[in-house]
Amino acid sequence: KNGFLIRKVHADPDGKRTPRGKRGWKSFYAMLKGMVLYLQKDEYRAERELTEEDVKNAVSIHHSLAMRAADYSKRPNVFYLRTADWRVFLFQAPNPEQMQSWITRINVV
Ligand code: I3P
Repeated sequence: KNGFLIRKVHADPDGKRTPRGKRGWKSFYAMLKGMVLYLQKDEYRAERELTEEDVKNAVSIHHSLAMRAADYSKRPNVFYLRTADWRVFLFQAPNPEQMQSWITRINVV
């Protein structure tokens, strides 16, 4: 599954609150491949090698949980992603259908 997602980093490994200055919303082109959610700054280009930054931004979704951010009302179509190492991200999808589709796809693998 591919598509644009806007990400906010809410918690770092072990659930430590991400410090101010690193909590802003950033747009990515997201690609779910196997157990990895790749987040690229530019739109996906098939032949492109992953950059160092792409690797850094990639998230392992093994033992992770996605759920609608029912308690977050500042933006629509936002879901949480909690990873196995207790990082927490918020992702804003372009519409409710895309949000639900990402949640379902992340939770089935
Ligand atoms: C953050 C940025 C986020 C905001 C967050 C700020 O600042 O303004 O948009 O989250 O608030 O800390 P920075 O870019 O300097 O990290 P919201 O959009 O959800 O308000 P927060 O600390 O209350 O999460």
